[in-house]
Amino acid sequence: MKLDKQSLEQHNEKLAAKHRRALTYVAEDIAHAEDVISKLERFQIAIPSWALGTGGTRFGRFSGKGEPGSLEQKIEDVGLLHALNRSSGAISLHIPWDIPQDAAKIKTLAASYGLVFDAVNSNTFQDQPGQAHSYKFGSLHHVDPNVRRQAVAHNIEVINHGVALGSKALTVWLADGSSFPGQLNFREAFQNTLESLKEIYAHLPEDWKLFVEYKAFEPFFYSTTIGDWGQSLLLANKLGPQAYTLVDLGHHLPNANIEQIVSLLLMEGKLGGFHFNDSKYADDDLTAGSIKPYQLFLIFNELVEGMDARGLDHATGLGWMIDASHNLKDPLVDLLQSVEAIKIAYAQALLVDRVALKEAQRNNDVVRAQEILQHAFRTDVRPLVAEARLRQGAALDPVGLFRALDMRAKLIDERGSASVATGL
Ligand SMILES: [Mn+2]
Repeated sequence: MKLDKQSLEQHNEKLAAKHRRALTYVAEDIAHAEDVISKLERFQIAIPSWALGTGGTRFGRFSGKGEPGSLEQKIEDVGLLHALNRSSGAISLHIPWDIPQDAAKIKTLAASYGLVFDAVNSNTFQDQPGQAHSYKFGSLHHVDPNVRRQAVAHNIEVINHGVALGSKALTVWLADGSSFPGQLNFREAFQNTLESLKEIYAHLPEDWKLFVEYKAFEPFFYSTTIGDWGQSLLLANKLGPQAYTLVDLGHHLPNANIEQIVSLLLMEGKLGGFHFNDSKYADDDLTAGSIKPYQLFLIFNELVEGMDARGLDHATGLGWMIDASHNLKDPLVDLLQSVEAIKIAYAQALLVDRVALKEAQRNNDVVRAQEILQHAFRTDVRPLVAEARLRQGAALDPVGLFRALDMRAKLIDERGSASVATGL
């Protein structure tokens, strides 16, 4: 289904007066409000193809209804999100869950919704039907060179799909690790991973990036072969200039200082991309900003500061993606909430008085430093984010419009109750 223009305009008209009042109130005290709004207009967050259906846990999956049953329907769903918020103009595919049979046709379909293809993702954490070797004991780090070769070949195949769609990056997340002491020789596992990644890296087109994602634990519980940012950075440095570390917010041990990690990776020119989500304990895959919005703000504070220091364009300098699982909420609403939370954190970070903060740091004025950050965090920037959406032709209240138009009911009418999306 498509969002019809008339419904959108009626929705915006109804909310216009209230929005104007709120915008005038907040913009009055922000000297560079116009600059903030135009940066928000350009900022896009890629939607993962695997998050459009209901997620599950290892205990079960409670299927939603009207899920997209094909890649075409997934693109349609992202198109709907993008029509509602004009901030989700890219889709990130997971292979082999979403193999495009006719790449040119898929690319044209996506373009008709104003979408491009973001990073493509390989999958060597599951065995596929007919596959010669199993990934039960890992993939790129495996002790058997035949398994490693198979996993390398899969990643090269993923690059080829991405090239056909106009993607510019490959994200590699490995489930490789061990669950018991003694199971693995850590050094050999790391070196096997490096050698395998070198082969994949050699197949990267010149204008592509390789994102090396890390994760502290799970699915294995004793060690993960790329377990933290240090291990990822080590690999990225050894691979070369096209390799970068990818930070997934949920892939850290509890209370890790992610903003500090981000700051140093940016300093080294090795931060490549982001997977947004939120968590209470570990990789809980919850809506971005739903548990720790202050942490999300502090991360964006470092991102803005670090990107400005390196002269990077906020919108295009890094890969911005959501990586979450929607077990309870409607996936589309959950994604709208995530995008909103990310843009709010970004807007708040844009409000930080950098000159005053520098001054406070120079004077060891700890109280002032906290005041500056918390003043930005406690500013209600929602009208600025909404104004950016309005100027881009999106809805003032995307979730409200989704609800008012009963969009899920329409999707169920179209697709039925039994369609199941591939993905998490
Ligand atoms: Mn991830």
